[in-house]
Order: sequence, then C-alpha cells, then structure tokens
Amino acid sequence: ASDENIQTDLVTLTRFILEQQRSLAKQASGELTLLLNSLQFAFKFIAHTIRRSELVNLIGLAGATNATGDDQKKLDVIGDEIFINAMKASKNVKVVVSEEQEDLIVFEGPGNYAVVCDPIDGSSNLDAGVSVGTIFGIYKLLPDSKGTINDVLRSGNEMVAAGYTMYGASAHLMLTTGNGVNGFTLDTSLGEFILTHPNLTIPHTRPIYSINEGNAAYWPKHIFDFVNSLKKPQPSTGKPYSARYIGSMVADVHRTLLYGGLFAYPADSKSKNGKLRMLYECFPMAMLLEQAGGMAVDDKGQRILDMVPSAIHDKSGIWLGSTGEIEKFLDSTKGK
Ligand code: AHM
Ligand code: MG
Repeated sequence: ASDENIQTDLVTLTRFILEQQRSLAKQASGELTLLLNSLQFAFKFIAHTIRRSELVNLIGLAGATNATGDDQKKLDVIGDEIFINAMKASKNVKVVVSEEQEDLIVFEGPGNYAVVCDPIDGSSNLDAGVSVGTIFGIYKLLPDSKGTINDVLRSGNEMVAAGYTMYGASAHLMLTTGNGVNGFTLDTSLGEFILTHPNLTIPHTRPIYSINEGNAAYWPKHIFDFVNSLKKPQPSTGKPYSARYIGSMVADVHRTLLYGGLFAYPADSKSKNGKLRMLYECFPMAMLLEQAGGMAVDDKGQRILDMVPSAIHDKSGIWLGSTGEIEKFLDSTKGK
C-alpha cells in the first residue's frame, strides 16, 4: 500500500480494552484492564525472547555459553519466569497456576484475580522453528478469598477471560472476555498488538481433521472408526477430509479457528485421561471456540467448560472446532 493508503486510526489492544471497560460500566473497576496490560507485556517479552533465542542458538551470540544450548536456560523456563514476574508485578493477580510449576503460586499483597497458563505450549517444536504459544485463562477470586486452590478448581464456565498468543511469523493474540473473540497482531515496530480480527467467528463446517494418528492403535474402537470415516469420500462433497497436524496446540487451534475443522486429542489406552491439561489448555481453548461460535467437548461428548478439575494439572480428552464437525463427532459417540 502506498503511504496515502496507510491506516492511521489503529485499534491497539490497550485502546480496545479501555473502550470495552468503559462500555461495561458495572464492572469498570479497571482491574481486569490492568491485568490484561500486564499480560500483553509478558506476550511481547516472550515473543521477543523466542525470536532472539533462535539466533542465539544458531550463531552463538554473546551471552550464550555454547552453541548447543546446554548451558542456557531452556526457553520454557524463561517463558515461565517472564510470565510469573509479569503477573506478580501487576498487583492485580493473587494466584498463578503454570504448567511449569508443580504447585500453585500465591502472591503477597493485593489482587482479585487468578491466572492459569501454559507459558510456552508446544515447546518441543521450538528448535524446528514451528509456532508455539502461550495459553491463559483468568478467574476472579471467590468472594472474600485471599487466594487459595479453590479459586482455580472451578468449572471453565467461571473464567472471565481467556486466550492465547501464538508466536509464529507474527505474534497473534486471540482474546475473549466472554463477549465474542477478537484477534490482535503484534506490530513489532510499534510494539503494539493491533486489532486485526474483530469479532472472529469460526466457519460452521470444514473438512479438516487434526489429530495425532500415531496414537490410533491406542484409541477406543469408536474413535478409530470415526476418524476412519473422515478418510472416506463424504456424501456431501464426494471427497475425504484433509489431515493437518502441527503438534503444537496453539497453532492447530489457530488454524481451526480461522479455517474451521476439527482438532482433537482424545484419551487412549496409553494416556488414560488424555494429554492436554484441563485448566490451562482445554478451558481457555474451549472458551475461545465457543465464543467464536464453535464447540468443545470431551471424549464422551460432554461440554469441556462444564468440567471441574480436582487438581490443578488434571487432564482431559478434547474435541473442538466447527459446530458441524463436532456434531458429527457427537453423533458417532452416541451410546458408546
Ligand atoms: P506441552 O505442554 O508439553 O508442550 O505438550 C502439549 C502439546 C500440545 O501443544 C500439542 O497439541 C500436543 O502436545 C501434541 O502432542 P503429541 O506430540 O503427543 O501429538
Ligand atoms: Mg502445554
């Protein structure tokens, strides 16, 4: 675009959340706004660190002890530290649950929120330059709580906000505060997330399935049969589904949100409760998908957001995506 065509009235994430706060007069304490600001700082910092570390690893820039990365902190540890420090500094957060921390963290001082997160999900893909992401969900503390495990052992329905940032060719933030989904893209020169996908909705159907078929021998028969049925020419189109699996949840869900289709990680005889974590992987993605007009259920077809974890790192099987595709899965699970 020529200079004359430059968009000069950008909606930054900060502007967006301030405007949202003003329109939600009754909850306009501004605390969630401040918390979202601290979150976006963590995302920018992690995005920058991932970019930089690729170079550090490849050419051994100053500060790296060796080119193999042995003496460097692993990126998921750095991501975790960045996240926890940002939440601590915000003074609006009392409780943090991180995939990288066995126990719940409770901060001293003020704060009315609990944040659950996977700071760098899909980190096994990092060395190949595949997109990874931060997944997060936010609960308001229970009335009169000073911050305990009960603030996070709650159903997904009680989350007040959730989303992810995918660190790919650009950093993409998909956010819901329970009022639809909005997508932002980081403009690195401005240092701002810019609203690029307002009111995002997922296509109602799309013949794409995304599942690790290497586990097929461990699946229950009805799941095996269902996935097989997708590989046969479909009555409506005469063509089979396409398979797409990156192996990085944020990237697979991102594609599913934008293009439609089905993403699943079911439980199997090897991983009896599935692989993905209920609190900070399944719930935030389920909330986003539903807010975008899609669905998210477990292997038995129960709604993900209705589940209640009994421990912070509990897992669940998950099927999420376009309503048309999930309904097809639900039909196939009836009575199984
Ligand atoms: P992680 O939290 O250890 O990174 O694992 C979660 C990742 C997800 O991003 C992805 O959907 C899944 O593991 C892929 O698992 P698999 O390699 O078994 O297909
Ligand atoms: Mg993870």
